[in-house]
Amino acid sequence: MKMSFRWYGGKDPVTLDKIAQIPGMHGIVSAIYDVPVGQAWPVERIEALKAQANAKGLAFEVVESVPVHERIKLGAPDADELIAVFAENLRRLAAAGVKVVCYNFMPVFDWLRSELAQPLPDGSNALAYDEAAVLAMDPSTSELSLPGWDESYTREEMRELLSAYKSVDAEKLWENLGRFLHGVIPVCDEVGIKMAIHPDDPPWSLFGLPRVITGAEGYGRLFALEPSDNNGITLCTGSLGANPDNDLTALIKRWPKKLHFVHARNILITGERKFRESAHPTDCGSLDMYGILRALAEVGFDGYVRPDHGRMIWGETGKPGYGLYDRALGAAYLIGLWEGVKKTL
Ligand code: DNO
Repeated sequence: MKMSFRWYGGKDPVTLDKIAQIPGMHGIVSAIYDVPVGQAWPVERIEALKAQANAKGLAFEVVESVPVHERIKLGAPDADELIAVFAENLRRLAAAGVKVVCYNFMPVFDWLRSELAQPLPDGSNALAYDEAAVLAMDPSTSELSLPGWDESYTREEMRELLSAYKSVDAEKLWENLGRFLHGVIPVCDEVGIKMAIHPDDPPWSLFGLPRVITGAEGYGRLFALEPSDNNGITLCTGSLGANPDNDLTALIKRWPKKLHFVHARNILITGERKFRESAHPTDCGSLDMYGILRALAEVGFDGYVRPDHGRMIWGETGKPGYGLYDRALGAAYLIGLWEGVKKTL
């Protein structure tokens, strides 16, 4: 496995120097964050990001994310033009040595939580999700700032967007995902990029918006749309694991060739559609991290892994889920676990 760390660029308080000091770190996971969705990323910017990482001995082989324009997900008349721009980005990234591109196909909202800093008894804090609290919010008027909320939308735009999705049910979203994949997977096959769709987080529909990448059934359908192994997934353990019906080791064993990227994190399920994020070790949450890494080792997984959301510990402040300390502890734990499972296969 190639251990990686998400880096949000020059404004990220977690510097490349700090990331490079975490033992066993192969590379960064990053993106060009300030180019509007639907535009091509300038080659010089991609090259500069790569050079910055390489100067610290870190690879830049994984992009998270190239965002999919809402109009692609909506199947709007200009969807094909926007798909062509996405494909152009893939060509540019491949030319710079990028191997894996993570993306998602969630309408309007990316990942959602009801709390960004739930206080924990040990004085740390973590992201948490409580469906009742989420559903009590009105996404078209909410003043709340949540991680999955795209703050670039004005209220009016948000209202329009939500209303445009009224005609997009799950079937239509599948159709639009198919159209997208037909446009980009042949390019991936040509340039050698692995697409890794991120599961919907949480893995069920919200606010009447369809969510389709939620577990085994969706994966079967996804892979049938484009059989190339470049049409693969990001196995986000915490996202999928929020639904206890998702059997993560079974998914790993069923589709080993589709696993290009793993977000390894743990959550503690605290009720029905209610959880909080925990430290990475198995004992801290509800997911069997040992079982997950063991299954990955058993299928010969050799892809990219990153520790995912950490708690805020030791007084650290910063981007919720993306501080240095708890993610670095997570990386060290995962590396140790991996060494252990590999030696006892
Ligand atoms: C949250 C992340 C997601 C992820 C996107 C991929 O921490 O896992 O924001 O990057 O869903 O497109």
